[in-house]
Amino acid sequence: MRIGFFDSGIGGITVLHQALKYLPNEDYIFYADTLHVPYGEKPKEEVREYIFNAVDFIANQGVKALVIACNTATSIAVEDLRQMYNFPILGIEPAVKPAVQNCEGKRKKVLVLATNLTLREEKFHNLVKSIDHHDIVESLPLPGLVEFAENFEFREEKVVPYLREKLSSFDLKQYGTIVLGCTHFPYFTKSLKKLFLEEVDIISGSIGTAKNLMRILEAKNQINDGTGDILYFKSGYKVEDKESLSNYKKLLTMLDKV
Ligand code: DGN
Repeated sequence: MRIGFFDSGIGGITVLHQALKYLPNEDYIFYADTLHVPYGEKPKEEVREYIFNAVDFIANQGVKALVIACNTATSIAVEDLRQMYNFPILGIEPAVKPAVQNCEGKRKKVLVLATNLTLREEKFHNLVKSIDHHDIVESLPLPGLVEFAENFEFREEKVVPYLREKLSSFDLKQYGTIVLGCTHFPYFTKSLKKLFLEEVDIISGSIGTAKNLMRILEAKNQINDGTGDILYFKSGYKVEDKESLSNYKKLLTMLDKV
């Protein structure tokens, strides 16, 4: 059986990219809810509805595990989804813990970049409260990066001015770790590096999620001997046109260079 990956859009590819490193012999389904992207700026109840419909569709394809490769969807729906299905459902959340550990003793701060919805949720506030004992964690929503990614706009000359404006009131040298708390953001690692000092560490939760997935499948004796084949779906239909499929390939190749 395949492993499902789900996101509102192409962000989930950044998590799938990590999974392919740890589990290259699995076969995958990648589902992007492109009809409803972006999730991060919409009312929570509306987005929960989209998520439940998408996961229902994926479950009907038959999967042995599902990765909610979206921080926003994880923060508002993962617990409920786990009650609804009998295969393992993994989420992704902002990697605040390793970021704080990385800054301890360095007199540096942590900046979490994510969607508005993720940053507003109690799950995020509880996470920060449990880890950030020295008040070093700050956050900033960057909805424009989701838009850029969905439009396949990765050029630094477009992205850097947006980031510069959003970060204009921040003293960039104070930050030791940037947390990419939205799966659309790793595409912009180079642009972020342009703005912050070279020593800044940029991390995301995708490696942790990929390792967890591997551990769960190993524990259940469900490691496959497949080929790394990926079937792509967009909001309820299978993607078969050459252009879209080649775009997905391009994204995976681009991530090899990040
Ligand atoms: N990629 C998603 C995340 O990790 O939060 C959300 C992007 C969006 O739909 N705004």
